Amino acid sequence: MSYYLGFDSSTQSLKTIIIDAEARQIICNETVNFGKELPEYGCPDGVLQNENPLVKHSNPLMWLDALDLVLEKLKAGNAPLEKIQGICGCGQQHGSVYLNDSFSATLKDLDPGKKLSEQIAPALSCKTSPIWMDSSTSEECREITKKIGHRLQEDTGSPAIERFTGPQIRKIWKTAPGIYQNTSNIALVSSFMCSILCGKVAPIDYGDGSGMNLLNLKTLQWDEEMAEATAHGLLNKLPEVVPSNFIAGFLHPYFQKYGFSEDVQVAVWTGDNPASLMGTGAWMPGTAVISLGTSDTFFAAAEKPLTDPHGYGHVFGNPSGGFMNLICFKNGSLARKKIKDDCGVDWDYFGKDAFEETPPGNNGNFMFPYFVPEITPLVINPAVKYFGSEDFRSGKFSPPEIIRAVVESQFLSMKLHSKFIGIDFDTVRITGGGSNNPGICQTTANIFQTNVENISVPDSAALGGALIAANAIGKIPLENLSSKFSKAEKIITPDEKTVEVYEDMLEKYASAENSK
Ligand code: XUL
Repeated sequence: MSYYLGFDSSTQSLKTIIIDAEARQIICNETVNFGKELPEYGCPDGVLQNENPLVKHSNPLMWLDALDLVLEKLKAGNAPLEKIQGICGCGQQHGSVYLNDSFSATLKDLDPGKKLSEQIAPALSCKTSPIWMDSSTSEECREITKKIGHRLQEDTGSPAIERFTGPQIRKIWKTAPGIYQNTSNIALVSSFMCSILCGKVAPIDYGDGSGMNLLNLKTLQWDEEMAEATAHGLLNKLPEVVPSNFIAGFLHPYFQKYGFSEDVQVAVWTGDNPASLMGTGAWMPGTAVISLGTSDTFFAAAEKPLTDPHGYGHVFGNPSGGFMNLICFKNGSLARKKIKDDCGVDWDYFGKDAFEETPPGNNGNFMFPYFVPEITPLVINPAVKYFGSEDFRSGKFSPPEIIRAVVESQFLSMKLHSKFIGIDFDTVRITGGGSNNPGICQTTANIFQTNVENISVPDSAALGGALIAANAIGKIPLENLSSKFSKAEKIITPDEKTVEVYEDMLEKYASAENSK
């Protein structure tokens, strides 16, 4: 028996999966939804209200209450926590937690008689945490770029990006110097949650560390010049940076109240996308993954740190070694849900009927579905735009037309912005909330002209966490794990008759984007 527990501390929920790595089985999974189960934090979608639509922060204490609650739920459901040998997890990328000099001592002395949130609250030097949805740091991005120039993208894999941690830290340094001064440790969501589990300040792994505009991918160390250009004295506030199979420590005795044994090891946590690369079994180059979560992401393992000349795509560390490319779209599921709700239809209609009632290519009608600021391409002031026939452009469309328009436009944008990776992927694996939608899967297969494999695990990022634990702690080869845990449920083949339609649409989409 070898049981491992994986976490995914995502934007809207904390998810867990327990696997039996020997029997190659998922034993159970459990989730805490922040909005529904912790309403007292006022974060219906995991984000605090702010009068500035560009500012998106969350409450780190809510993540801690979710950790206590999910473990309580697992215990109440008789999950075999006493058999767990190792734990790993992942967090929404780029988000940062600011901690004062009491953090280390507080972690060491965690008292099982009290809640985590109550004990950690005094150690927060900033009560809120900027998260990946924040786009309020354009000025800081310009300032960092001015100081570092091209080397920033060449060496970290990304130009300065609003949601990345470096520009967020710079904003705090500039606008709240007192908070910055009081901060001894800056953690990512991933390293914060890992620190709590092992009762000491945890390192940051290469996978999540590369989403900060601070990690030099050539040396795999923090870049001193970039750290100093971001905020004075920053290097002293960052933890160690380590490979993703690093063992962070043993589970703190605090957690024995849930039934864990004394000698559970905790592997360093990573970002949700790098973890999902593991959970979908796409950690070797050749297979691309589309993950439809709060954000839509397109990512694939890469041998070399190849950067995007347009500046939208990123290079992150691949937890199995080497690199991965990633492109992120903020209006993903949010835009699809908005259109579904505006049309007054259910997801069955959205995924099936709407596609039966309209032809591939939607008679040339498409849209820019930017309801909130977009990451790819960068759109700070959101606006929805329609292209195609006169009727469509003036907003005269039927529900199936607008549904097909949003889905086709999103996946045309993905195809366009993933071109820099330079590989014609023979398989695209699709995972996350929207991956059971037949219209989305067939449209993806047609636009990319590849087989689309549906990986239906409860959460590929949490599964990735459990697999990293089984590999790093249990020394089980990844090949053995992926062949069983990341098997395709369904394969959707492309319709060759749509090749020309979508080539034409892609050209039209690209020229609309260029002339915007
Ligand atoms: C990736 C990104 C998001 C977050 C939230 O760069 O910003 O995918 O990781 O899931």
